[in-house]
Amino acid sequence: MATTAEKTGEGALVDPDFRADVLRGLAATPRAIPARWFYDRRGSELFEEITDVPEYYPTRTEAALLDAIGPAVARATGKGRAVVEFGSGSSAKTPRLLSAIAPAAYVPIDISGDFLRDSAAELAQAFPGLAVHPVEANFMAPVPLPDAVADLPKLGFFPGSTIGNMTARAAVDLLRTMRDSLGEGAHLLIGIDRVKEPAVLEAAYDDAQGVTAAFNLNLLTRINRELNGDIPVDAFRHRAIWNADIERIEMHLEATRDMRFTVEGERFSMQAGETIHTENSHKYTLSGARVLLRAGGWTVLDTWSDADDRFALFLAEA
Ligand code: AVI
Repeated sequence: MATTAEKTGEGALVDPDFRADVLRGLAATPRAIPARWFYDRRGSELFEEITDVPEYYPTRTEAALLDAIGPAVARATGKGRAVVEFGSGSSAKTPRLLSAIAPAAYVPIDISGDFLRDSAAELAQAFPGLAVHPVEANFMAPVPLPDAVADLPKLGFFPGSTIGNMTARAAVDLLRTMRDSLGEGAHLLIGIDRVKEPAVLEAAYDDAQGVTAAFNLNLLTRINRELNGDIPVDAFRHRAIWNADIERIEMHLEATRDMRFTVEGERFSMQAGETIHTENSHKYTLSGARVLLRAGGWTVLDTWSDADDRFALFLAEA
C-alpha cells in the first residue's frame, strides 16, 4: 500500500501533505500555502516559460555568469571532483558548469525521480566518460552520497537563487545540511539574487505576458483538481509585492470579490481584497549573502556578479 498517497473515489492520487498544507493554509490568518506546491506538471512547464520572459532576468544572468566563471571555479576547486547538484530538476544550467570544469562524476539530487532519470540520461549522453549517479531524495535532509564518489572531493552546486524561496532561518539550516551531505573540505557554488530597484523586481515577478500570473493561479487549478475544490479561479488576480522591510518579493493571490468555496468538503469564505500568500523570494545584498553563508557553515572564497549588479554567484568552502 502507498503510504504517501491515498486513493480517492476517482482513482486520482491525493498527496496527504498537499491536502494538509492547503486546508491549514486556507484556514490560517493570514492565508498562506507553501510555494513547493506550485510544481505540478503544468506548474513546472510554466516555471520553465518564466525563465524565458524578458523581465525575469535571474536565469539568463546566472547562465552568462556561469559561462564566464567556469575556468576560475575549475582552478579554485582542483581536478577529479564530483559535482553534486541539489534539486537538479531539468538540470538546465548543469552543462555550462560541467563543460567548464570537466568533473570525474556528477550526482544530481532531486525529489522527482522522473525528471531526475530523464535529465541524468541526457547528461550522460552529452558528456561521455562522465560518471552520472542520480540520487532520488529530498535534499532538505542530509543525503547519503553514492559510494562511487566517496573518495572524490565534492563541489556542491545550488543555482537559481532557490535559497531565496526560504526564510533566512530555513536557508541557514539547509546550508548546514548541505555541508553535512558533502563533508569536510567540500566546496559550494551557489547562485543568489541581489537586492535591487523594486520596479525591476516587481516586473520580474509580474511579467507583461502574464506567465508568472498563470504560474501563481495554476495553484488554485491544482487544488480544484487534486483536492476536489470549487475555487472560482477567475475571481483571483496575481499580485507581486516588494516587501522592503524583509527584502523579499511576495506573491499573493487576491480575491477580486467576496466568495465562498469548498476544498475537500471544507468550507471557506474570502472577502474582496483578501489574499492567499503563495511565495517569498528573498533577495540579498552581497554582504547579507556572505553572512548567510557563514551562518550556514561556509566561508566565501570568491564572489562574481554581472555588470548590472543583479545576480551573484558565490564559491564557498566548508
Ligand atoms: C524557483 N525560484 C528561485 C523562483 C524565484 O525567482 O523565486 C520561483 C519563481 N516564482 C516566480 N517566478 C519565479
